[in-house]
Amino acid sequence: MITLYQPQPMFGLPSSSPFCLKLEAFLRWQSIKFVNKHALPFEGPYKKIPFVDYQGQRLGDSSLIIDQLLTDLNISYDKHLNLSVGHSFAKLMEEQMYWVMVYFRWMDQETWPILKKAFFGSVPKLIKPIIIHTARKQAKSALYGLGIGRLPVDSILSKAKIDLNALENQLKQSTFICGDIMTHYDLSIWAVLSQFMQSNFHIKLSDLTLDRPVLKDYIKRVNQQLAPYWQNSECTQIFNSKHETT
Ligand SMILES: N[C@@H](CCC(=O)N[C@@H](CS)C(=O)NCC(=O)O)C(=O)O
Repeated sequence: MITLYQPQPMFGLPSSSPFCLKLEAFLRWQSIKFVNKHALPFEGPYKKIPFVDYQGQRLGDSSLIIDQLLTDLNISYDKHLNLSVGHSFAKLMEEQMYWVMVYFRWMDQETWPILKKAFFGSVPKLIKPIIIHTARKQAKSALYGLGIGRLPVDSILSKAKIDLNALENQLKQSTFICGDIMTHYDLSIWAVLSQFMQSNFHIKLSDLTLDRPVLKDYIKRVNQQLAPYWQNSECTQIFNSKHETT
C-alpha cells in the first residue's frame, strides 16, 4: 500500500498541484492501492509535493516515482506509440508551462489575493505574515532565476501561446500524445492543462485556451479515460461528462 502525500483539494480540482494530480491519476488509472494523506512541501524528501511512502521508503518527485512504479509493476507500452513525443510534450508542460501558471497565480495582482487566501488561510495568525512573505519571495526568486520573472507580461503570454500551438498541432494528429492509447505522458499534460482549463481559479493563462477546441476535446478524452477510477472521491466534478472546460 502506498501513502500519497499532497495538500487538500482546491480550486475545484482534486489537487492544485499538477504533479500531485498527475501522480494520483496514475495510481488510480493503474489500480495501484494507495491512501491519501494531506501534507505540505517542507515535509517531503525534496521539500516539494507530492511524495510517497512506498515499500518502506519515502520517495519524492512525481516522475521518479512513476518511473519506479512502471519498472516495478512491469508496465510497458506498445511499440507503435511515439513515447519520445510524449516525453517531450510532458516536459514542455511540466518544466515550462507550469512556471507560466505559477507566474500568473503568484505574481498577478488580481489572482494573488485569491491564492494567498486559499494557500495560507489556515496558517496561524502570528506566523502568517512571515510565512506568506517568505513563500512569495521564493516564488519570485525562482521565476526570476528561470527568466520568466524578468519578462513583460505580454511576452510571457506570447511565448505560452506558441507552446500551446505546438501542443495543439501535435494533438490534431493523434487521439493521445503518443498515439491512439493513453500513456502517463498524457497525465502530465492533462494535469498541467487542468490547472487553467478545468479549475475554478481563472488566471490570465486560462484566456489563451478559450478558443482551442482541440485542447478541450483532448482534456475531455483524458477525463473520460480516468472517470471510472475516480468515483467516491473529493472534487470529482471534472470527471462529470457535463463539466465544461474554460
Ligand atoms: N519535479 C517535481 C516538482 C514538484 C513541485 O514543484 N511541486 C510544487 C507544488 S506544484 C512544490 O512543492 N512547491 C513548493 C516549493 O517549491 O517550495 C515533481 O514532479 O514532483
